[in-house]
Amino acid sequence: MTPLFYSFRRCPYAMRARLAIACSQQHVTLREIILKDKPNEMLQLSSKGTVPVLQLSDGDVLDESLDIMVWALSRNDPDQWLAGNIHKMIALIDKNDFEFKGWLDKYKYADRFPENSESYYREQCEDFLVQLEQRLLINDYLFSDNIRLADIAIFPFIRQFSAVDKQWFEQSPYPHLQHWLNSLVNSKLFHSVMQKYPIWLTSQQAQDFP
Ligand SMILES: N[C@@H](CCC(=O)N[C@@H](CS)C(=O)NCC(=O)O)C(=O)O
Repeated sequence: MTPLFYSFRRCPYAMRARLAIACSQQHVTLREIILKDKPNEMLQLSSKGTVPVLQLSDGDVLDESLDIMVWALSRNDPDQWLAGNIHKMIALIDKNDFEFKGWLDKYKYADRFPENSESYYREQCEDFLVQLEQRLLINDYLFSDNIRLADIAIFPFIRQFSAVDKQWFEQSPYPHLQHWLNSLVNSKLFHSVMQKYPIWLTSQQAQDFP
């Protein structure tokens, strides 16, 4: 059986998983979902109800985006995204997932968290932006002059951050980060994983991916 992959186009975790699957050319069957109407078939595989979810040919289930990335790249890593110090990369990705992401959600939905202002939440996000900018002063990408796992895992979240207030981001003191984000967002690979698919639950149409 071809691995079965549940995805949601706009989810940054699903984006990073799609990017790794596409780069590694692992063939999966993609079922597009929407978060407010999750298929029971997906919830039976993973009751926590988050995307992405990947069911492997042997029946095993991966329901963490990073595990899906590493699974795909361990099978085929043509651009050496796993090269370098994987532990340091995972540590930075964890900062993204467990610190930055929380502030990003508050910045995005500041009206739902009226105890602080939007600019307060943005300032909290900036701690992470500063760390990325410092890395990008040294190399073109976060860990080297080439794209690595950490770049792919993190940029979908910085893209979300930049979209909250585009004008602010464009004039912010993070020129290397802006350049890095642009190069990843404008890449062929990113465009290829942002194609729109019909929702599987209503259309019953799954897609060959990539
Ligand atoms: N730690 C998970 C997080 C995945 C996650 O939170 N995905 C969001 C969508 S971006 C989700 O499915 N949320 C469930 C919901 O909103 O119902 C991973 O890395 O895969």
